[in-house]
Amino acid sequence: MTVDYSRIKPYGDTMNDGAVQVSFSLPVPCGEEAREAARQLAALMGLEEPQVYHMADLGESFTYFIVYGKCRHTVDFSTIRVPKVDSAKMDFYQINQFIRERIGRKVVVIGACTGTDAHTVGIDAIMNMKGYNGEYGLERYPEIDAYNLGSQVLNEEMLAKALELNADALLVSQVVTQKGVHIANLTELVEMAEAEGIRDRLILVCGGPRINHEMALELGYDAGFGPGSLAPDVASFVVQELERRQKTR
Ligand code: B12
Repeated sequence: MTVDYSRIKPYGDTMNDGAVQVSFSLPVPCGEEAREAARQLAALMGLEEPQVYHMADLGESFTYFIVYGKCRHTVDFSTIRVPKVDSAKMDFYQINQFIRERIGRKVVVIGACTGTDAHTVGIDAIMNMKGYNGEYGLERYPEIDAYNLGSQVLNEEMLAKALELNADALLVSQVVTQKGVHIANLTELVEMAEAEGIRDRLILVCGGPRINHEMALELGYDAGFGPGSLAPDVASFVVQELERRQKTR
């Protein structure tokens, strides 16, 4: 069967059957009434033929459900356009060579998980010497001076370090998004950099599991990286952006 990209819907066993799985918890004791409540909720969510496939007692009158059902909606995939980081992806060796040949000096990069956020694993994955998922982190790159400031770094501290080290790029990690704390924190950094008159000297990059490039641009950043990002993705962008800025100076 040929796929109609103007009317895409989920696929389970057969094309366009709309089969989806949702999971959620309810603050009710586990039992047949709980099962029926979950079924009714799934129907209200718009799922056709909802079936509670799995139900588990979470204790203290909470129950967890996995529900199967059929989604009746479609989306027009052919019209979807998503802003993406616009740089050619290079590997570790190509990036170091690019810096030697086209930048002609070491590139200074500072990374941190800022504000109240203490989730260091994401920024470490990008920066740490040992790397992540088969890719070395930026500390391993001979042509990059990488400084990882760790977690709960204040925006003031990050900017002070940027001035002290004459940084080319700041990498900001934000994992917690409760009550929009990431938006407020990311925005504050841009505003402070502008107030200090150093915004244009810096390549500002943010990342995290709920960050994307479009959001980053809206917040005044030069790029944003989401789940699964690796050091070469970020470094490829930073060095190409640096070269572009050097040319336009
Ligand atoms: C480990 C963990 C913790 C550890 C953190 C330890 C540490 N040193 O990092 C501890 C126990 C301390 C912790 C605490 C809390 N946590 Co927590 N934590 C997690 C957990 C289980 C894993 C996060 C993780 O390490 N992911 C792995 C890394 C590799 O993935 P990543 O961060 O997405 O990073 C990748 C990309 O996003 C990207 N990236 C990330 N940053 C950057 C930056 C740049 C510049 C770039 C380019 C790319 C990039 O590249 C990375 C590699 O691909 C998640 C749940 C989950 N399964 O995700 C909850 C989770 C993030 N935590 C959560 C919460 C709520 C908290 C607490 C508030 C809980 C509490 N009530 O106390 C506290 C907050 C503490 C604080 N002040 O920040 C929520 C956040 C919800 C939200 N949307 O805001 C989550 C999602 C759990 C949940 N489902 O509720 N947590």
